[in-house]
Amino acid sequence: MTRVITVGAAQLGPIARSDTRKQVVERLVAHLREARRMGCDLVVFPELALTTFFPRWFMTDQAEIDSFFEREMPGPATRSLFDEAKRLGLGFYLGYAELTPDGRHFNTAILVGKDGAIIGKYRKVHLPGHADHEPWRRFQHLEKRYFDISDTGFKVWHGFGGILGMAICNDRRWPETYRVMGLQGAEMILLGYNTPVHNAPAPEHDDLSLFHNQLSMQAGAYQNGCWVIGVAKAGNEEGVPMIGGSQIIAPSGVTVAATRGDGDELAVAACDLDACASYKTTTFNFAVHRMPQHYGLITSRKGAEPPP
Ligand code: CDT
Repeated sequence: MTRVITVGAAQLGPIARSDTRKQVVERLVAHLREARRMGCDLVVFPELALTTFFPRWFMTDQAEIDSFFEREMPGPATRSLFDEAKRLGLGFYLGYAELTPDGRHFNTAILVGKDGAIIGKYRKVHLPGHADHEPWRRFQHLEKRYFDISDTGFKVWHGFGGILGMAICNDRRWPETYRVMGLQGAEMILLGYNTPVHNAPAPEHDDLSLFHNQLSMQAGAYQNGCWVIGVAKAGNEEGVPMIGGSQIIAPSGVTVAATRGDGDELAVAACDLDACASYKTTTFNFAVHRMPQHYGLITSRKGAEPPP
């Protein structure tokens, strides 16, 4: 029996600060309906898919900050998304800002099964940007201010006939993200992102932003013999251009489906999980070829330290 998951990478165009959750959820539901027509099993939405990418603004009023967060999932604004996905027989990955009952703030993603039940929850590990107001920037990137660091780490779950993991945006640039899930047998890694074209500390990277996006995800897929699904919130959001480049990458590292523009757009591919084995049992047979006795610095040292 083949193990094929037909996946829809449900890219979103910009979400305005004034857009309501209801308006956004209607766009997500439109994606679900198109995905159903295209024969999908699983739809992957971006990071923080219910609001504009609010870390671009310095805010001090906690009530204003909390207005971008969800206290329940599903909650009143997202119940219709869960209901429609279940009715259509679709699972989904959704990124959102999570406010826990004990007052913690996370950049979170959930994996929801075709029955509408939450299979797994992931809270973002790598929070980029800065914690304090830096007015010299064209716009802020205050994830270190508004979010707590993950308490979940990188896990994987059984679902859709395979082993699936989740990551969020900046995580995709770090090889450890994929390898920690690869070591748990991940056959498909889902990740959403919001990536401004302009990176204030290194504007010389701006022209390479789509290349770096693809480079990181293709390497993660190939080096771990797994599918990677990367999905953008793209376009000019509140005056800040964000990259698209949503794509579905096979365990070979080859991109097999991709969006073309910067708006709401669905890229679909039938992903055969058994295609992972060709990599996981040969070049990247971890049990045979890895040499963890030589990798100690990966966990014992944080920053680079040249020899004396
Ligand atoms: N959302 C997110 O993590 N974005 C970062 C932006 C670059 S770091 C300031 C990313 O890695 O794409």
